[in-house]
Amino acid sequence: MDVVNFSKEIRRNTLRCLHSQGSGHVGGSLSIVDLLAVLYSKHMHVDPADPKMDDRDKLVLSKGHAGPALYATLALKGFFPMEWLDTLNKLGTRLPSHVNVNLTPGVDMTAGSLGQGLSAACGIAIADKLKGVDRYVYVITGDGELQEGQNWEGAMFAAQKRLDHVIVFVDNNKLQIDGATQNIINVEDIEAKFAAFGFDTQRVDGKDLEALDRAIVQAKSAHNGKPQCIVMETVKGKGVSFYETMGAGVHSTTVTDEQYAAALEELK
Ligand SMILES: Cc1ncc(C[n+]2csc(CCOP(=O)(O)OP(=O)(O)O)c2C)c(N)n1
Ligand SMILES: [Mg+2]
Repeated sequence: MDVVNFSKEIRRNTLRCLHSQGSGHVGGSLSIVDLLAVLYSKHMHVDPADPKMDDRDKLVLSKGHAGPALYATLALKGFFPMEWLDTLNKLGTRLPSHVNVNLTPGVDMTAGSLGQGLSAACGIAIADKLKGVDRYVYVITGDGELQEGQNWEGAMFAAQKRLDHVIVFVDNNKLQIDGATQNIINVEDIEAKFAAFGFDTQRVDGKDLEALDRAIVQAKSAHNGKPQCIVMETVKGKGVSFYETMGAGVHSTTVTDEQYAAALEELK
C-alpha cells in the first residue's frame, strides 16, 4: 500500500476504533495520522511478528489520548488483528483509550498524563547509549501539552546528554482541550524555544506526506549531538470536514453511526 492510501486507511480505521465506543479523542487522533503513515511506512524499524525486537525503533506517543490513531496504524501493519479496533476501552480490552505498553503489541511507552513522554524518551535513549543499542526514539507531543513544564526539563536533558537519536514531533494543531492554545498559554515560537534548548529544529506542513518524509530523513541523518525537533503544522480533526471545522469541541466528541458513515464517505 502506498503512503497516501495508508494514511487514508489509518484515518478510516481510527474512526472505526472511536466509533466502537461512540466517542473519544477524535481531533488529536486525526491530526497525527499523516505522520504515523510516513513513520510506519518508511522509517520505523519494527517487526510486527516480533514487537519487542531488541533493536527496534521506539515511539513514545506522549499525547497518549491519540491512541486510536496508533492502534489503527499498528493493526494495519499486522501487530494485532483488525477486530481489536472494535474493542476500544471496553472491559478486558487490549486497546485502552490512552496507550499502555503492557497491553498493546507495538506500543512502546504508557502515556496519558501529559508532559512525560520526552522524559521517557530521554531515559530510553540514554540507556541505549550505555548499552550500545543503535535506534531512533520518536516522541509525539501536542502543542497544548508543551504547556507542561516537564517537557522543558526533558529538552534540557536531551541536549546536555547529546541525544541526537531522539526526534520530537510537535503536533501543532493550535487547539488544546479548552480552546485555542495561544489564548490559554501561548507556546509559540515552538521552533525558537526548542532551538534555544539546544535542538535542531524544522517546521513542516504536517499534512504533506512528502515534506514529513524529507524532514524525518534530515533529522535522522543529523548525527551532530543535537536532539531533533520537527514542528508540524496540523489541523485537529484532519480529513473529515465536519470535524475539521468543529473548533475545540473536536478534542473529545462523538462518532455516531451517522457521523461514521458520513466520514467514511469523505474518506473513500
Ligand atoms: C497532566 C495532564 N493534564 C491534563 C490532561 C487532560 N487532557 C487530555 S488531552 C488535553 C489537551 C492536550 O492538548 P494538546 O496537547 O494540544 O493535544 P491535541 O490537540 O493533540 O489533542 C488535556 C488537557 C492530561 N491528560 N494530563
Ligand atoms: Mg493541540
